[in-house]
Amino acid sequence: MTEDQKVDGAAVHTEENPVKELSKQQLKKLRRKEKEKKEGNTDDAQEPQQDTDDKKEEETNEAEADGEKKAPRKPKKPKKPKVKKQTEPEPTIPVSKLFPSGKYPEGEIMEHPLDLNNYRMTSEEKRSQDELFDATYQEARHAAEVHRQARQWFQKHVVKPGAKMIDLAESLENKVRQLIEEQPLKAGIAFPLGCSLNHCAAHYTPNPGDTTVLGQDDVVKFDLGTHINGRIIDCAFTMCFNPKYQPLLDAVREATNTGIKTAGIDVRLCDVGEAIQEVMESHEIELDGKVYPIKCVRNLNGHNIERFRIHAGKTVPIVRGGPETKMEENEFYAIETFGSTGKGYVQEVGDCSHYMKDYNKFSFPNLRDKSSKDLLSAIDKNFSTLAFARRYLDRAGHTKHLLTLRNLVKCEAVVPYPPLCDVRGSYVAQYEHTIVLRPTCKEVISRGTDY
Ligand SMILES: [Co+2]
Repeated sequence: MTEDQKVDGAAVHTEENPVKELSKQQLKKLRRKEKEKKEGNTDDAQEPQQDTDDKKEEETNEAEADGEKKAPRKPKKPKKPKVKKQTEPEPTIPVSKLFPSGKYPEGEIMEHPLDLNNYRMTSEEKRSQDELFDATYQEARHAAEVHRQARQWFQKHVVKPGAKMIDLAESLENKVRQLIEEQPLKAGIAFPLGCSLNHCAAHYTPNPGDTTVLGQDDVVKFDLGTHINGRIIDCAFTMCFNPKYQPLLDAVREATNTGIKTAGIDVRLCDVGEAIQEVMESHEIELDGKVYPIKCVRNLNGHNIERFRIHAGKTVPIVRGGPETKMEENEFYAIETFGSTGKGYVQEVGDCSHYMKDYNKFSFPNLRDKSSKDLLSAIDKNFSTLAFARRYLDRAGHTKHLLTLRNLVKCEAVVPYPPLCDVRGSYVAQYEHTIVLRPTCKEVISRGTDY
């Protein structure tokens, strides 16, 4: 797999190397032939042989055309490797096999807003800057293609009311693992699969032993992260089975698309938040005879993403009054919005399932006991600074981790992210895409035909 050679920022150079090496090889071959000719070496004798082979093949073809029969000959060289097609309805072929060239499908391309960006699409300079980052974009597009294929199959063929949440979660996670060819820190799931229900907006995934069943009247947010070499796609959608909730879902999808449209190089974060709020709050929903305004959840937001770093420091508000900080060239952003029929404000509630190492912390002098050290080294090996779920620790062979994990939290080696919920009885929906602000254009990498 070519990705193995493109691990680091040095990827920029690896694009060039094959070309240089090829021409070197060709040069060598040429020089050798020249030398051989001078020395009268008969190595050339093999070449006429090849020529006659070719001629024979031509003759055979002509003969066949004339209706004469001859023994079929195997083709000398296998043609270009056949591009595989994905299986249907369930995708089972790893996505890398579908794109053997290493060129993955581009997301939706949009122009950066603001007049000062008008030159970017056609600028030669911006185009060449764009090419420099191609290896990075390809990693993100690879992760996005896995995201699309896994989620579309999951939406259409897996999610059904009556199923246990834990079974649904594992089926989507395992599909990602298969399609992305999971390998710790190189390719896999980027954070716990969010499965938050109804008034819970985020950060719920079933813990081991959770028996929750998806109900006919539930509103469920699936927030799925995939990554290639730490390039994260953070992308979420909402599902309901009772059509009465559809206006809520539609409002939030429109608000997220507004955020995506507004984002761009040199755009102020506060302007994105204001545009989102305006659209979100132009909607309302009637549930069982009562009309509810749809509110933005004001203490949740989008964020920029860096390698192995899901929240890299900048937040994209979903209400007005946010920071005036500007978005910059080549930043990756998760643009996500949450709409609620409740207060539009979330608090930490219930059992924690999501955990992550602090990106900026490297040493933990308070950690003494062996079991804590062992668990931390397993976390380093499997997740590094990516978020993980308690179920993922089980899978990694650490089935009795709870007390040790709590100790890691106490020593501040690991940070807990408990479920975030609005008031009971309310409903929250979420839509999210990952975009990159390329020098030439804005690319909505995770865009699909579904949302
Ligand atoms: Co996100």
